[in-house]
Amino acid sequence: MIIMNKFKYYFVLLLAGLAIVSCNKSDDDKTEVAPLRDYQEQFNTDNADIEEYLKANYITVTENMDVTISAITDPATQPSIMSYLNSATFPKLLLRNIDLHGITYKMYYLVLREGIGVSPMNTDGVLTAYRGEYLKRVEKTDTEPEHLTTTFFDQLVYPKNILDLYSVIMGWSEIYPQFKTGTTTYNGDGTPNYKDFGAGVLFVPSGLGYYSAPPSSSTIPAYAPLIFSFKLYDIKRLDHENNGYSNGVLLENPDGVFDYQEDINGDGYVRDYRNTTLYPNAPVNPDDTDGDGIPDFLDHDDDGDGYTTRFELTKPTDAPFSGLSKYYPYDPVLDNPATPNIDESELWGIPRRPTGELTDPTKPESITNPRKFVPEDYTTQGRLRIHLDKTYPYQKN
Ligand SMILES: [Ca+2]
Ligand SMILES: [Ca+2]
Ligand SMILES: [Ca+2]
Ligand SMILES: [Ca+2]
Repeated sequence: MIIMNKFKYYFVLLLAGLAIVSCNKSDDDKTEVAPLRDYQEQFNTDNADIEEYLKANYITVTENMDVTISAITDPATQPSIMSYLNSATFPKLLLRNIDLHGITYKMYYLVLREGIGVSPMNTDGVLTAYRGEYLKRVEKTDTEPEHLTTTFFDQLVYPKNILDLYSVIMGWSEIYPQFKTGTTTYNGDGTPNYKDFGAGVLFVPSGLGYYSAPPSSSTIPAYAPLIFSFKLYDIKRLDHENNGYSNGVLLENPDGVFDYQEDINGDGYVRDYRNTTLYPNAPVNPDDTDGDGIPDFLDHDDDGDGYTTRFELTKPTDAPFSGLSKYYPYDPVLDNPATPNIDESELWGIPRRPTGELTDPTKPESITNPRKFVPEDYTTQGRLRIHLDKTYPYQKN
């Protein structure tokens, strides 16, 4: 494990091909290290190297989306990777602007295939195969001119575990949401067959990778751009509220609302702008209902009414509501036909502010004279759910 100085989060790459996870660094760490390089200057260097690489290499792709990158030896038959920039068809090389460290990174990624299933959020879990190399500029010697080399450092062909995109390098969490899963079928022996999944190649400038502090267990040099080919097989929705860290261990305390349901502006991304190293010029967070700086996906009280989301989602004990859970799901849930002896159905989702009759119709609506809930309050599409409704602290009675 390596700590990235000045970073709230540090990144760990387990080279056994298992997981890429992050932890938290205590703020009182006073370890002296060399000053970090300037982010913009380093990005300019990385980007020049990446662009040179994209122009000097071509790809071959198998039917199963295994990609090989090779140096161009015959430009007539080997179109450069750069030649796919904004192509109308696949493969398609795209650029994404990523605001981080007070600069705007422009990150190249190659879409071999988009996929046909669902896209992860930038904080969801992914089941992904990948292969990683780092890019390095080798200075001129007496025998060789200056040139770029790539060096293999890690590969996972048969992933079994979910990787949390909130805990991996930013180059992954920003770009995976641009791809979709495919379909999965299982062989007689239980092994999976993945089809039509999204597949691509990430060209990660070091600022969106490990920057000055690659994992000590890896061979990656400091400030190395990274190249990952990957296949997105499946995703897992995650729910990230926590109670901070204790001795480096994340104390999880989810509120029962998945991160993708807390993406208020629906752009597929949620971010924690409180980290001023990552976001020195943070904009107003569009995914922070009460505006207290804690984004909804990490906020135990999204609407700031003093009552936790968890409390607000608890089903009343005296009502004939359906379902196994103590808590309302975000939306009604259908029974799972694979488990005929268990009825998982939840007929009621998280309610909106009630719209039925007043408790006492002779008096105006107030906290002590609320309207009654009607069935539509639990099911209407697009309703503003109570834990996000700043106008109605209905629990305060
Ligand atoms: Ca949540
Ligand atoms: Ca968002
Ligand atoms: Ca908040
Ligand atoms: Ca609340």
